[in-house]
Amino acid sequence: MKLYGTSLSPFVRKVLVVLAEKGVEVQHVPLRFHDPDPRFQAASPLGKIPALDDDGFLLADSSAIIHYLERKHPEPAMLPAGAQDLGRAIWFDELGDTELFPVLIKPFVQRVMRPKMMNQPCDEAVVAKCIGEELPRLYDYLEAQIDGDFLVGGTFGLADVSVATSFHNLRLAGETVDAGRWPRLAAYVTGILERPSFRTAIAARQG
Ligand SMILES: N[C@@H](CCC(=O)N[C@@H](CS)C(=O)NCC(=O)O)C(=O)O
Repeated sequence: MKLYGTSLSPFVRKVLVVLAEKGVEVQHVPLRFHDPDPRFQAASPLGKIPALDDDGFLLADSSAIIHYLERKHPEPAMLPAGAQDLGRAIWFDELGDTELFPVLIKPFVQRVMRPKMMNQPCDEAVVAKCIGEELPRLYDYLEAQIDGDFLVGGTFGLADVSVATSFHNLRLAGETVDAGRWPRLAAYVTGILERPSFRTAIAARQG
C-alpha cells in the first residue's frame, strides 16, 4: 500500500494517523500537491494530496481513503456504531476539512509556506485577522462541544483525527490555543496531538 503526500499536509496526516492506529504498513511517498509523478496523478485526479495506491486500487481524498481503510482494517474502529455517534463523527470530519482547515492553515501559509516554500513574504496582517477575528468563533463552538478526552462516544476516532490535525500546522506557525480563554479546547488538542499515532504521523517524511 502506497500513500502519496507530504506529512506537512493536514489531510495526509489524517490518513497517516489512521494507518498508525490500525497498525497498517504503508509505503509513504512524501510528494507535494500537483507533483507531476504520473502514478500520483493517476491516483489523484485533481492533483491534491493525499492519494492512495493499494495494489492498483487508486483513491483520492482523506475521508474516502479513511472509510476504505475502515472497511478493510476494521480494528480499532475509527467510526462509532451508533446512529447518532456516527452522524456526529461525520459532522466533525466535515467540519475539520471544510471549516477548521481553511482558517487554521492561514498562519502556516503565511509564516512557513510563503517564505520557505514559495519565496514570498509573510503577511502578518492576515495572521492577526485569523487569530483575532476568524478563529475565536470556531474555538467557542469547539469549547462547548468538548466534554472529556474525545469528541464522540468516549473513544478516539475520526472526529478527533479531523478536528485536531490542522492544529499541528497552527503550532508549526508558532501559535497555540489560548488556554486561559478556551481551557477545554487547549487541553483536548494537546492530548490528541500527543497520541503515539499523531506523533508517528507528525514524524513521517515531509519531502
Ligand atoms: N478533500 C481533500 C482535500 C485535500 C487537499 O486540499 N489537500 C491540499 C494539501 S493540504 C492540496 O492538495 N491542495 C492543492 C489544491 O487544492 O489544488 C481531502 O480530504 O483529502
